[in-house]
Amino acid sequence: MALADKEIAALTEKAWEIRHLIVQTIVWAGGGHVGGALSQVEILIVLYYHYLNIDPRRPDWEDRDRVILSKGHGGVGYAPILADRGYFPMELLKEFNHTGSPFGMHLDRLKVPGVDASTGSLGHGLPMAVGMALGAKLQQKPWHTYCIVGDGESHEGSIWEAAMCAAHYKLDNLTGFVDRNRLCIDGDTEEIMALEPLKGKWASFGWYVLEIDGHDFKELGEAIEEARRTAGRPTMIIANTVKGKGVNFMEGEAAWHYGGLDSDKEKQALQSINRIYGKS
Ligand SMILES: Cc1ncc(C[n+]2csc(CCOP(=O)(O)OP(=O)(O)O)c2C)c(N)n1
Repeated sequence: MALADKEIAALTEKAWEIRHLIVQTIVWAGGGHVGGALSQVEILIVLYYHYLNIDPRRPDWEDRDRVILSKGHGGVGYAPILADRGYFPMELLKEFNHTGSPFGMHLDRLKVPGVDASTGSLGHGLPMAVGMALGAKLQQKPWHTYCIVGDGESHEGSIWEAAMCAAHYKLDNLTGFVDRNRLCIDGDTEEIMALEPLKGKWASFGWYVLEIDGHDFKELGEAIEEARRTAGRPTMIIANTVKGKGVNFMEGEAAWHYGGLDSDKEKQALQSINRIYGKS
């Protein structure tokens, strides 16, 4: 069932809160992969606050839906959502990436409750997601597996091996997202190593493919519901996003793939986020 206007309003409010928390976590951490953390926000929010069948009090519950952030450097944007959903105390975010804390820059499933796979080495999350989805099929288990892949990450050959495998095993219990912000670490993906036609590539690998605005909750909801209805093949949702979304001086800037914020920049970033949500 499509997301109601009231639900979209609540998710939008959550996106504002989470963008604030990401900026704060970057400050506490002394820097981080902020651009991609901000582009993936709506994808993770619509999953964690609406669609996932999870129970944060039982992170190891066997039948839970699985989520793999294959672009593991987005951990600095994922941890605030897990904290907010109650997997661990929010206070812990203040130790993000500090020596001796549970958090490295990339989240470790053995240290951070709610994380289904340790990622960070690009190209490995989707293969793990394929294994989890295949495992569910073989054991006739109900969980659905979701996986978020970066577009720069899609330069890795292992992504395409996993794509072939998922289609071969008809994994209709697997839904992927490409966080299509068009920037990788070095600049424009199309200049570094062209991915287009990306939709055609995924389709030719046997996936059902949808292309949407990855910051639009209505489109995200419709795409996830269509993916869940699709039988006999996995679905890839190409989510067009903006790297650094919400912070005016970061938006579309490859240089903000990774960065730190002094108190002036932190203030500017929070003001910019407030502005796009009509909070100032
Ligand atoms: C195997 C591997 N090679 C290199 C890196 C270093 N690295 C971290 S992020 C990144 C770029 C990823 O780009 P993209 O997937 O587009 O991420 P986003 O723009 O969504 O942050 C690279 C090359 C890595 N983490 N793993």
